Amino acid sequence: ATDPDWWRGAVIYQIYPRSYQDSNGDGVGDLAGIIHRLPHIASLGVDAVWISPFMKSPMLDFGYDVSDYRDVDPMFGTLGDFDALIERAHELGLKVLIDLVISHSSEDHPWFKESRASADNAKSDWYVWADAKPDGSPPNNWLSIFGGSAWEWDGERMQYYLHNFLTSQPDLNLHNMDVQDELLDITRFWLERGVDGFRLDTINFYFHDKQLRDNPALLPEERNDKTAPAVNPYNWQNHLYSKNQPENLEFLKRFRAVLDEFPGSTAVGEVGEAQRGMEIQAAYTSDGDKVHMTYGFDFLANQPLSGTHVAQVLNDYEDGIGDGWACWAFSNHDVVRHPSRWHMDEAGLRLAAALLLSLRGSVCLYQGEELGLPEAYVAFEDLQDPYGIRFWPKFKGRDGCRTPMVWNRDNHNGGFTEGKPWLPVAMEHVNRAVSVQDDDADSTLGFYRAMIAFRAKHPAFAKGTLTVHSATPETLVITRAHDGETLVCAFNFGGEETSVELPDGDWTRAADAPFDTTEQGQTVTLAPHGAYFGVLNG
Ligand code: TEU
Repeated sequence: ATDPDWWRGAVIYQIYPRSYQDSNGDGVGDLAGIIHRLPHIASLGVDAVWISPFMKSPMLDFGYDVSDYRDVDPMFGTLGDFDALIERAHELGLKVLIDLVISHSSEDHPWFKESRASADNAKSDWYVWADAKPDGSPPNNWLSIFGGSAWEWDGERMQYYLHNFLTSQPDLNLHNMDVQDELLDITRFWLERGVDGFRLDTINFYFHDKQLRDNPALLPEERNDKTAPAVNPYNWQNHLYSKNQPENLEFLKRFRAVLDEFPGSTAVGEVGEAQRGMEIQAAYTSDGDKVHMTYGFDFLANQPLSGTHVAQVLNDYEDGIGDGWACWAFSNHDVVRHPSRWHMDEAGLRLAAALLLSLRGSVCLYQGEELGLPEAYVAFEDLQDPYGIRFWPKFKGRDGCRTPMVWNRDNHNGGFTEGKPWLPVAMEHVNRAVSVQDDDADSTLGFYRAMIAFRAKHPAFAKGTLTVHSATPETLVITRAHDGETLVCAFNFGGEETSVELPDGDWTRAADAPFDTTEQGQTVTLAPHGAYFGVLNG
């Protein structure tokens, strides 16, 4: 029997299926390829995988635009392959979370085709339709994250429809209870197939203001690039009315009730907010009756990693999350891989991993992070991401973190495919391939394994309280405590050796920590990008 609370503090490995492992030579990864590589994931010691979308899709946003929520895209395989994937993952002790993208569908979904056909068909109200203003312009000033107005004119229906992302991603109208019921049925469909839960795409966008009120503008000094690059005017608005409406809480409760029919299942909701992020996340993960965890963007944005910034984010969570639960990530399929974003060398990226795996909350690792991969350079001719193509060259899009996984230095295309990969394999990645690092305990991969094992061995990491003891731009000292065990974690983000003071008490270096720094009484001298882990005696 599994612990129904397994997700609390779990380490979740994110797979971007297009780029993990191709098994049929078409240049795109697939489910059979993932099955083949599950032993690698299990060898890391993680608890679960999150698989980015593999449902039927025209792939205009690479699967984040679903045209059939009950089938696998033929590019990735079949439902039979998916069943086999779940079975193999479970044999290896890995839970399986899948990406559920229900804020919008693809324009190719039969629901949208029916909805756009007329204003009086059965699905006419399944999407968000509104008349043009008298001058023909869109109903209000809402913006799309991917550029331009959030409204697209439809000449068939002679109305505008709402899309927060691409024009090919029309926004589902969750104010309509039939839509909700159908989405909950889809949720049940996958739970019955054996999934252990969901990563819910953009839960903050589920509902819009029914009155379609204009969003207020932000002053330049209020703008924040946590959710979109600074070049994108999307940042210039406060999205008060286009998302996060009160109805969302009621829907998330209905969603949770379905999950509760399947004990041990869990959901992590993506909440990328530039304003009021903590308050919004707390609302969605509080009281145990909505999503189990929220996934915020605090460490996915462009601010450099400093002790004071980390301390401020952690204190905000400790003060604000209440009985909710956070899920942390430094990298994913949408942002510049963090070793490049934070300009980190080998010591720096190990320090970052140590910090991430010391946090209170659950943790997502993105494929290739365990190899220390930097962002790949992708030439304009090779770009695939429509968002990148639109804002090039000021924002280069999301392809640099989506290039194929590198398995074998000596194989064609790093062992990813026998064919032509959909995005080029990065030359700068092959020397970090799994085959190079696998048997080397001193490699980045070996370090990740050791750090994950260290986290797993001390319940204070997954279940304990977190207190920020001290912070400077270069340093951070936190304590984690659970059931009679207290750990202290000290980090040096700077490139110079430095000393920190430990909290009162008698500390001894944690013998199983993958750092050999020791204390001198109450003081620890940290190497450049060094860390120290200590256990409180007595
Ligand atoms: O991302 C939501 C989101 O907010 C992103 O648009 C993010 O701000 C941006 O990519 C940063 O560069 C989710 C998915 O993770 C993303 O891949 C999808 O494109 C998007 O939803 C639409 O489904």
